[in-house]
Amino acid sequence: MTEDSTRPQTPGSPGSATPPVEEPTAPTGPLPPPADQSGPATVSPTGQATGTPQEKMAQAGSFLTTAHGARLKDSDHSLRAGERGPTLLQDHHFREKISHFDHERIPERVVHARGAGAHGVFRGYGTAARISQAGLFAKDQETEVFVRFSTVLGSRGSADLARDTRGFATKFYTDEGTWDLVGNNMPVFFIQDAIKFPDIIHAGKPHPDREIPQAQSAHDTFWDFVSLHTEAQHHTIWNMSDRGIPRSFRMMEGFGIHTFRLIAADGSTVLVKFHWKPRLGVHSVIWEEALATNGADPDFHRRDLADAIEAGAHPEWELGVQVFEDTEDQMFAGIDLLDPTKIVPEELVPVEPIGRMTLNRNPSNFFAETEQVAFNPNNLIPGIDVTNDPLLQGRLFSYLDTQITRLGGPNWNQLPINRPHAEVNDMLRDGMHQTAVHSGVAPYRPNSLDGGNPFETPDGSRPFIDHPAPVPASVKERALAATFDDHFSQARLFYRSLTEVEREHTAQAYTFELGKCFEQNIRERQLRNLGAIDPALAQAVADGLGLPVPEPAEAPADVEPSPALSQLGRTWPLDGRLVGLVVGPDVDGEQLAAAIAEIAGAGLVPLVIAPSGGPVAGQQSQRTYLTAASIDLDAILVASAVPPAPDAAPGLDAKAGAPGPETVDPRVTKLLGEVWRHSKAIAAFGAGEEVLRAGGYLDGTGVVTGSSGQEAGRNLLTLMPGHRVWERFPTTGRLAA
Ligand code: HDE
Repeated sequence: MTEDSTRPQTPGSPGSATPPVEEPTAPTGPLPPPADQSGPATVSPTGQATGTPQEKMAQAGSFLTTAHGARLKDSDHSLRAGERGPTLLQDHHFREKISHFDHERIPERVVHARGAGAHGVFRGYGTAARISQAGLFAKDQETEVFVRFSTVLGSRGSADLARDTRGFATKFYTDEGTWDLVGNNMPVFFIQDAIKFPDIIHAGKPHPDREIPQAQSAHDTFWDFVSLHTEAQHHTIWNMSDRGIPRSFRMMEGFGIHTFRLIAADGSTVLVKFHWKPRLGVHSVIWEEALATNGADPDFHRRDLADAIEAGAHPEWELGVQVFEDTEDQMFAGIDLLDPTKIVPEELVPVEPIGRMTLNRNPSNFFAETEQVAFNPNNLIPGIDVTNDPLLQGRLFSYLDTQITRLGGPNWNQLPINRPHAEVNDMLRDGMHQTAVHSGVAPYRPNSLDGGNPFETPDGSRPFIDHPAPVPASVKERALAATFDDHFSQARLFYRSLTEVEREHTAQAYTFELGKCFEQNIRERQLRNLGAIDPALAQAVADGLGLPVPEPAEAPADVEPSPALSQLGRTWPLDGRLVGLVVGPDVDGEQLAAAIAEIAGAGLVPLVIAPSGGPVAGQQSQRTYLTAASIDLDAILVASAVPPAPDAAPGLDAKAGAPGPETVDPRVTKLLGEVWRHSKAIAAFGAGEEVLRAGGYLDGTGVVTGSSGQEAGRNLLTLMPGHRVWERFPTTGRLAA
């Protein structure tokens, strides 16, 4: 079996034992042939053989038919006036096939076009019962969900590891109606008023003249807007931090951003902010990995999510709320709760867990599910309501409106993925793509002809009621409250809460992005803004750009850091992490098997990296020295000597001419160099230690050995819960204080 670059393969996979797949042939026996449409054996990331279940196949019967069901004899030749003549207009099958194909694409989302989705369940803890009557929060109540993760700026086919915000949209199919929590992986937004949304998106999208750059914020129009529009500075610093390049969708937090209102059974209300906390922790790649991954594996996040679910490593998040009193001014500790550019630090108001979501099933058809899913913040259920956040108010218009173009008419709620699981009894009728066959003659009310049906819901039967929140006495005007005026203090709060390594990464990101801007005045304006966030940050970026530091836009505020905003300093479960085992021709099969068992037993995915594909010492090779890359691994274990092979040079341009230990295959030398630079854990046993010694890694930070394969594996696992060997990152000390 050749290496399949579309999925990681693991020991125990059928490999060469897989029987050859029969070539399709025309049926020779009596017709019809058996309707067995199970696909060829495929292999999951954990090595499980998986046939393609019948229901996953596109076609349900034995014979090809037209769209109206007539059986077809020939779908390979068009109907022509003789075998060398022109094609006839009469050819219905040809026209139907080509015409349907011509209309296969729908407009991509204007933002969040690139995404991946998964099905799952949400289970309430019962802890929210005192603050919301919504049934899905009740103890042990299970609700089906569909989640779509996305980048914001790129087109449908763009790369996953763009520096960008990630969408985190969840559809809860509750029996009281569908609730959509359409959030992001960052808790704040660029703008405070929805009317600015076209401005920020026009600025972030590719330049309108040349339509470049794709899926990037590193260009003049983006920085022009955010430097002029200073309320964007808080969200922008989140994007410039490691949060802008997540390691996996499974390792991102999610935020509802806006403040929502929850209504309890007794009618009392509280204000809340929603948080999704991933069980695996919040982790990121580093910029060099992101750049390499976008070239080598642009589907990295999409693949990671699907592979993990297929392997049974079901991603989980806890849903939590920060709860605030529903006061008249809707302020907390000087923070306007209606301002979507502000957070409330978790140290001031802890996040209270109210339920758990598990994603356990991949979509079976990307278009039907992930592409056609339509989220809508208007989808609310009894017990959950909106507030006057001026960004949220505008979203209540936009999402319904956008689907009419994207999904071709007003009936997009009838698409299978969008259909509520609650009973629907509306009086909406007709329109493009109407698939319901409504009965009755009186889709209006009041009526007497359909017996008065449907009736309005009385109070005791759980209607959705727009909470009768008081409207502040005011005048009609285009304005925001003065409490929205502070644009810098929370950007500073975020920056001051980061560790030194995270600050260095953030400074490097600003330097990279502004280095891609051509307009000098944009760079200088942004440096002034950085000065208002932190003088040392402004200095570091100015040094990188070779510019003097201008006067700050305003004096930096006094802030109390919020340690919860840093990604470092905690440890996390290792489910689904990838460990590369580098083996040479002399590898001891027993020791290798023991190392693999140790790693797999802890819920990680071991990947054997050998000089070539095929079986090696009783294991299947999943990567070769040529195809293995640090971006594909979370840690590495060198299991034997890896002397240079005769074919070491081809394809190794990066290594050509570079110095390295002559005793080690140069491709492995290159791999180890990347793994070291990316600060990933390294281990070795037996002759593998010599490989590390030759490269000068053996005594390095975050490098361990073991007297056996099992011990080396076990020692390696102790280095991984912190995600990376953070001490290995070079820091300058200039951003430490
Ligand atoms: Fe969106 N946003 N948005 N947005 N948004 C869309 O709706 C919009 C905002 C978010 O996976 C669109 O169906 C406006 C904040 C996600 O299908 C569109 C404003 C947050 C997704 C739209 C915002 C989001 C979207 C495009 C300013 C985080 C992807 C396609 C008022 C809380 C959902 C679509 C998916 C998608 C409008 C701001 C999250 C055009 C006008 C704030 C996760 O309707």
